[in-house]
Amino acid sequence: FRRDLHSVGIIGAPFAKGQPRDGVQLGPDVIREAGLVKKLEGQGCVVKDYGNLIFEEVSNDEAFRRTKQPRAVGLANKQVADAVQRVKSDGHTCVMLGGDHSLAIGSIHGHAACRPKLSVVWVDAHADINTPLTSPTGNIHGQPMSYLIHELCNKIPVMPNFSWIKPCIAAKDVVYIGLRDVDPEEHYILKHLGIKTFSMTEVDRFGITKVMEQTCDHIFSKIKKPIHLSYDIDALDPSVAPATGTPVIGGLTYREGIYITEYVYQTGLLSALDVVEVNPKRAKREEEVHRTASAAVDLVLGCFGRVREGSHPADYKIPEP
Ligand code: B3U
Ligand code: MN
Ligand code: MN
Repeated sequence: FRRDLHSVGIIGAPFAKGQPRDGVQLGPDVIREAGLVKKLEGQGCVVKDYGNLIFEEVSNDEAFRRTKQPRAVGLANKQVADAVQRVKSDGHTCVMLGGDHSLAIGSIHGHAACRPKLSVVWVDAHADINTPLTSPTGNIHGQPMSYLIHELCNKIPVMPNFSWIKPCIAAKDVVYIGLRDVDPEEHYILKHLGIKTFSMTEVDRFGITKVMEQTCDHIFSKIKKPIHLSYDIDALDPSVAPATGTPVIGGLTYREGIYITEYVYQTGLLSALDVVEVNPKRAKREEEVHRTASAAVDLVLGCFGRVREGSHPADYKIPEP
């Protein structure tokens, strides 16, 4: 192949307690069943599948004020953080398959432990930056960014099983793409911290090419930091990815969604990827599960060099009769 070999380490995180809907814990398996590993190998990647993490039941996990299941979320994320650290120290680009988006706490935390200067590209219909005190729902999958950003650390209460979490990202190193369902408190936080955001309005205004150019201008303005791409499948339009817990009309097209991954690949700086919120139990028909899982697989493939024009081995020769 004309591309370098990529080594990919996959972690499955079958976890659903950052939100109330059953089924998102099946995400890692439906994404694998859509052929993820074979397809990555088929495009020249060396893949190590670390399998699924096993999360223990947490008893007496009462809400902390309004925040639901804090102990289970805190504990699961510690396991994710340790697993991501291991995959990174084994030398792979890490792919964390969720599970709900609360898992980005552990994924980014573990990644930052190995790569202290990270940038985060967060592709999502939602900003997931509520603090436990602003959250309208108490669901931690709507909060992960608030625990990770330095500038918010004095807004976060002490919560059970969260004491290991230390903020590890600066607001200036975060870019959002695809936003279209942002709470007023989150909107204030984004503006107040000056976080770079490309809502669907900017995707419409500039087109996805300029959005990606500006994203990279922003995150590489000083030095070229490794990228953590946290991809919520609900960033894609529900017509492309219907099997998810909180679909929002007016999302990224399949082509825009894939273009983001191709562009990130081209930077050569992708260091870890999350693909989260695939929930097969939210599908109306089995076909919707396949449509969503195959979109998820195509996003991962785009992150590891799949090009839509096609490709061929460097030594290929047309057979002669
Ligand atoms: N912003 C709301 C809703 C939400 C966030 N993420 C999803 N939904 N998927 C919240 O709960 O914080
Ligand atoms: Mn999300
Ligand atoms: Mn979302």
